[in-house]
Amino acid sequence: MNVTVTGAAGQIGYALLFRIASGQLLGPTTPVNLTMLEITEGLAAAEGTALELQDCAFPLLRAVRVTADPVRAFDGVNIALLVGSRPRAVGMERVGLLESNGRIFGPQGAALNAGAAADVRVLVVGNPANTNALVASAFAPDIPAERFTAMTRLDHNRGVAQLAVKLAVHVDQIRGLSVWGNHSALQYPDVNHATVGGTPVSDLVDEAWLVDEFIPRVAGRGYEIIKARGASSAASAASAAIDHVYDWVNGTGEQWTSAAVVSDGSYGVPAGLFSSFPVRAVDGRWEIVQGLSINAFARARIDASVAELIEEREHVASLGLL
Ligand code: NAX
Repeated sequence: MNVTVTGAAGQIGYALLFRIASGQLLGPTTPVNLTMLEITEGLAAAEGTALELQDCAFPLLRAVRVTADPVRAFDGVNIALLVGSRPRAVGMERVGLLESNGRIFGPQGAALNAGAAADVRVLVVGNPANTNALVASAFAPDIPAERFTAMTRLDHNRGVAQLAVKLAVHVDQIRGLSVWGNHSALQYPDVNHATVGGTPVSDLVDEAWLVDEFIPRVAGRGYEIIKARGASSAASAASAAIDHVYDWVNGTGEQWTSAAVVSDGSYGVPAGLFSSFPVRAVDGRWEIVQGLSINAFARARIDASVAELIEEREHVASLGLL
């Protein structure tokens, strides 16, 4: 399988590449050709990482390439992890952030359209992830939009971990958490359908804890990590990217997880937006879990997050990026 990682010299890239090369992304029997895409300033560091990858003598790693050319990077790609993006500079308006990232994800979408394998799967990690996925997909008209996704698995995993701590259970006992909307402070981590060992979470925690502690803690975890570590989440983000792709390829079974996928209008989310939903991976495709009841609180939270996605879409459309 041909796997391409953009932003390969960044901190998530560094945490991600070795796990891919060791077989954790696609399983222990799938050989991998790795391509790293960087901007010119990042090439030397990416070359250094390529030397380290060689030194690991990973049995599954068949080739490593480093390039600054998106067309070369995505030629024949099966799995594209779009991690590299332009960070928000001090004083930069949101629209400025959307514009500078649109200028990255537009050409990368076009390069994917030109050369990716027919079965390509794209995961956008770089922020603003949902709208970057929208832009990349818009520039790749020959690739079904279902093959583009954005990462909310880290938010999902954070939610599961927080519930496990609160309820003093192991993470694998928690089922049915859903993250809705944008990967931003307005995301909605929803426990209404979550269970612990079969018992509804809502029977075990009170409403005040959910509203005042759980939701802000999960949505604000990125800032908590920055404050503690002096740098943004890296290994946990890489781990979530591995989980996302592994599940996409191998299936989730009856359990569900969360991912930002193109909306088909489910749950009142306008079609075409890349929004996080509860999803199952079945036969190599994400399916939005259907038929969940949405109470008034959940409706308001989902709508607020989706309103932000609509606003972002309007911004990138006004910049000519759609
Ligand atoms: P870093 O700044 O460490 O690395 C980014 C790398 O991308 C740099 O090496 C840079 O040279 C490269 N880059 C920039 N433009 C590029 C381009 N056009 N082509 C190829 N490479 C390019 O950031 P890092 O901590 O690795 O984070 C990467 C992105 O992930 C950021 O946008 C960050 O906000 C986002 N995150 C998303 C998360 C999610 O859950 N969706 C969570 C973690 C993370 O915050």
